[in-house]
Amino acid sequence: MSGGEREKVRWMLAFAAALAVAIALTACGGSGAATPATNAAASGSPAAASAPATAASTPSVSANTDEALPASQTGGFDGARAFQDVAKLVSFGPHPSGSDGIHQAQQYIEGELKSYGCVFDEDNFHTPTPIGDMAMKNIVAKAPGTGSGIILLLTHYDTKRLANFVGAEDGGSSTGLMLETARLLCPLQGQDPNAVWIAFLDGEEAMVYWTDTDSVYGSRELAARMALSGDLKRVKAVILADMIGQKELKIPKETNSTKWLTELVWSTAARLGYGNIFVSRDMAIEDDHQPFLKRGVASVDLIDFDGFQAYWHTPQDTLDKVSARNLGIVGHVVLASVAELQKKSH
Ligand code: 1BN
Ligand code: ZN
Repeated sequence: MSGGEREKVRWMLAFAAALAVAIALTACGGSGAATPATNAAASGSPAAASAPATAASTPSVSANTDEALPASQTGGFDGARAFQDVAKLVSFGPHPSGSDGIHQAQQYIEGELKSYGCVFDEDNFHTPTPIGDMAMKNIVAKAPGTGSGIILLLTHYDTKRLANFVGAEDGGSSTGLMLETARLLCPLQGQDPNAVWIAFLDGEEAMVYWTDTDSVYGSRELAARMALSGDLKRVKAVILADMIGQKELKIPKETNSTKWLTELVWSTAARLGYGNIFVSRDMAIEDDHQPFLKRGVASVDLIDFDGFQAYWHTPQDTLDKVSARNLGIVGHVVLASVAELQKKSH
């Protein structure tokens, strides 16, 4: 099968799965926003420890709005700040690998990391692609731990190479989430057993059609570099976020992901009251976690491909598709899952 045919089959399978889910949801009358967690201190996240404790209460915004919940209800994670980061990334216009736009995105990410006091590495590399040799850059923020283990968080910040495509949801949402996560975790460096590394990856998107060689360039590079340096052996878990900000957010269990880690994240989400966003349906998606899985590293992909939004990979993937509320909720789950992983190492 040619690359083009494989891409078409991938689309058809994804569409059929999404259609089945939509029919099932309609039949069950399912939809609706998440039940928010009511006590940040109960989340057990490092950020929650420093966030002001709030009494269990009704959230101050209606469950139907896309406004962010107060950070005190989401473990210190500020969904409104994450949303502003997404807005900034979108303001750079299309930013596929190798473009002028991506240089602006890189400067913004690095400027933010500096302002949070994060130590970070710039991993510059060149790679052959179907449209020629391309310069790419991964940016890896590193908050050290007291021990040798690493918890690795991933997002991609490149946008799909399509005319007028700004990737608010696809590229923007998870990058806003990881910037806000870095803002909270960098100041806590040296307090927990495992280091937390947050990698902002280039080149997730295919230059032409998604194949094993035309996709996840940045992630393949990072996994290979970490294998060479010996750091890969130190990685306890990889948590990838991708397309996690949409308004009708439903994150299925991605079935290529490592089971115990998926269960850790989903049970954390359920404990925080987000069982209607972290749903129990299964879906297989190839993404930036694949190079780490192939090298035997426990990895989970948090991705909402379930809704198969009509705006995916179109110029309609704009800021109005992103919910600050859901960014806050997924951020809360990521922080609390990191805290659970840290507890396992005590
Ligand atoms: C995620 C965002 N992906 C691309 N942009 C990965 C993907 C590939 C998702 C094929 C569905 C099908
Ligand atoms: Zn994409």
